[in-house]
Amino acid sequence: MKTLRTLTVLGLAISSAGSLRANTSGENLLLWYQSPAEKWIEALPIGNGRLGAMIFGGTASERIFLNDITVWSGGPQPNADRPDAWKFLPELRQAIREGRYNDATKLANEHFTSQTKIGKSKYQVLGELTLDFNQAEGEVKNYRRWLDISRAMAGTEYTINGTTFKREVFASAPDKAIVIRLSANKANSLNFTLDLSRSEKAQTRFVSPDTLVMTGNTGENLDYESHVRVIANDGIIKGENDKLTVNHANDVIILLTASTSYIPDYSKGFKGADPSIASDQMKAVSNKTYGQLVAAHLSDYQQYFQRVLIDLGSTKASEKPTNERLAAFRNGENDPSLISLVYQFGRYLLISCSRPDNPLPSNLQGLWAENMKTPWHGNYTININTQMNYWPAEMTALSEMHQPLLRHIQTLVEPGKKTAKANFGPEVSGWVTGHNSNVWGWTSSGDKLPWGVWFGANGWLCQHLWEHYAFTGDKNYLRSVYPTMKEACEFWLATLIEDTDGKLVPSPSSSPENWLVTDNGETSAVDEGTAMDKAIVWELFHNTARAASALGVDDDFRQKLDSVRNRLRPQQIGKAGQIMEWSGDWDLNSKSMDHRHPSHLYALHPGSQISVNTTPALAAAAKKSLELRGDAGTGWSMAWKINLWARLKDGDHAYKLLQNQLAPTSESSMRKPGGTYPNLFCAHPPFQIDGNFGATAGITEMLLQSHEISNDSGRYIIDLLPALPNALPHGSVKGLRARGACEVSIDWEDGELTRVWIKTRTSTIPPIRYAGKYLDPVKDMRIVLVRQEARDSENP
Ligand code: FUC
Repeated sequence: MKTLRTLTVLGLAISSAGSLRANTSGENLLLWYQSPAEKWIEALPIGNGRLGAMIFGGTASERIFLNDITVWSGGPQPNADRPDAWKFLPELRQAIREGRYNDATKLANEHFTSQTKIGKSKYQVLGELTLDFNQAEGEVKNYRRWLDISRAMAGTEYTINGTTFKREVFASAPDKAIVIRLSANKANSLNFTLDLSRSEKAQTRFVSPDTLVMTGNTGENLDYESHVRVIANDGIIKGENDKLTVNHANDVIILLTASTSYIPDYSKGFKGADPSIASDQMKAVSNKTYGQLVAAHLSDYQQYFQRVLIDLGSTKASEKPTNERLAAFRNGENDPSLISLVYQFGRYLLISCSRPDNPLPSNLQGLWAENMKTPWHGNYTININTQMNYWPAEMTALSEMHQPLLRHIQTLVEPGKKTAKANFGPEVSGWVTGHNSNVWGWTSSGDKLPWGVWFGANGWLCQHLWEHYAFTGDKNYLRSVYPTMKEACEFWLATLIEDTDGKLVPSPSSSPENWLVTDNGETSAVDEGTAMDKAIVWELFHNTARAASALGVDDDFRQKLDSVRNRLRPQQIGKAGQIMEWSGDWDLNSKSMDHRHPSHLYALHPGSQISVNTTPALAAAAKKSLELRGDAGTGWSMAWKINLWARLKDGDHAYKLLQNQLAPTSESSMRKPGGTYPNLFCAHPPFQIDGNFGATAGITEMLLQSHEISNDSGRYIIDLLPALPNALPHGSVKGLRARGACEVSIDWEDGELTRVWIKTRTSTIPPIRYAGKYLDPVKDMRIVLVRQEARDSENP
């Protein structure tokens, strides 16, 4: 962890910068239940980034579903692009220009979709660890299972015939293992059989009296290996029928390691060494005591988790089991600490599924998949979902957790150059990618409209490359990713075309997964210059030009980006006062007014081209668009709307969406989507992790925003409590991060700012805004400024 020397404290002096109220203690950071999980969406997730588990907490038998983030079936599909697609580009563009959208649909489907299906590859469960207990019969009493997100540890506890059984489970990042401890308070009470299995292509054998090894493959491209060892302080361990049996014990440790042959290297076909490293990992972890493993795990996990503390107040409602809390909240019970729990749960999940050295970023499932056929293949869906997974990373001080995505983006560049040439012509430079990617370097289009033909993802991904710099000010890092941003710009510079007014537009262009309906009833999902694509290209050029300036390179190129950006067709307002999603004013013709993707509002969020302060007319139009879409939606859709309403500075509406997202559900379908499962996983349908992350980001956007740039200083503006909902009148948050490499802690009472601590590494003070007005950082006694020494590479 970086240590920074405090140089100057301006304003009110205090001994240490930090919030007065925020604390980590209390039931606030606990999920707990009074019965075992029956379904996967009730089980509790743990993870060390790469290895994950879902714990059911049964009493007669314990089921633990296992995951490794690299366990994928399928393999590279180098022929997915249609190599001659570009030959049909003029025809497609012409059809769009002439308003022959039915023809455009046909051409796009026939020539610009992929030739093979991405669904041949799937993210899959690694396996299942089962413990079948042979214990005295009797009534189970005092049952409780829990997940303590302040310690990243899950547990189960119950009593049978006076014997108390306890289980603790955690996934250790430093020791690369899942660790389980079982104990009973009476001798000879632990008797169980342990099985490690997988329903496809796996063999399990015992290699020594205390160790099982499961090996197998997911097809031709990926081998896996998992070891499980039982260490009993007493009792007898036997291997039999590829299972281990433990008898007459009362204190048992189970260790699990796993690895695969996957490496994130396109040039090597993503194939690395055999996965036997799991065996070395097992040797290393077996040499440690349980106490040592716990200590290493806690200090590793808490260095990240404890950076942000939040306290929104607490009521008696927080004493209920988590599933009952959700139900009571839906029925109107005041439970502000449920919001802080949900907030920190998002951070917990991100730390648990996306450690800095992860070979892959978190996918649609995060890390946790239940079976072989994962919904939507567990893809990296990059028309919203993958990006949303990382919205909270920088702002909630988990910048390191962003790294796996930032690296994954770079693995798309080489295949993305092929995709650019196949669809736009052999002369076209730069890289592009369709709406999905996977672990095998897929950058091609999808297999049909409305999702299949969309090329905006390169720009959206580059937003993440830029944001990491905007939040950290790390110029060495910026230098390393600048070529990827530049090559994405080169693609757009080579492919933008003039519209009838001489403005520049992307074509074909789409608005992810939505259909346009023209006034004469023609439909398509391809157009020119959709609201989203214009906003993405605008922002990509804007950020890349800023990157070039910050690095002091490519002056000509920077000027070109600025001048081409000024020629892009601007966002347009339609007859209902809305942001026009398409090139024509057709939003009101839509057959799905409530479509889940509010893509046309990208410029408001996650982009920053539209804001209440700088472009009030467009902000009002964005509001109208949101009203037209309504509040309903799938899990991530509601989460995006929380962020959008927060950017419109309407905290109450943002909070309403959050309440809707927290509606308890045990089943979610496309007809009745969204809500929150008993284990606090967001229901999409089925489970998709993006909504959890989107909610954490959205709550942050209520408390702190920093996306606007001051005209005077060119610095990011720190906007305090920009969308504080009336439902959260008192609170404090400590350790948030803002663009411009600042750390911000805020206290508020009765809906009013009472104190703010801002740590900055620059000699000048960033502009600070509250309630629409700039604050005087020296005279305003609510502000405590702490200036820190900049690292060499920084100059945000
Ligand atoms: C997009 C969304 C769906 C789902 C899928 C994984 O296709 O429209 O709602 O999130 O990705």
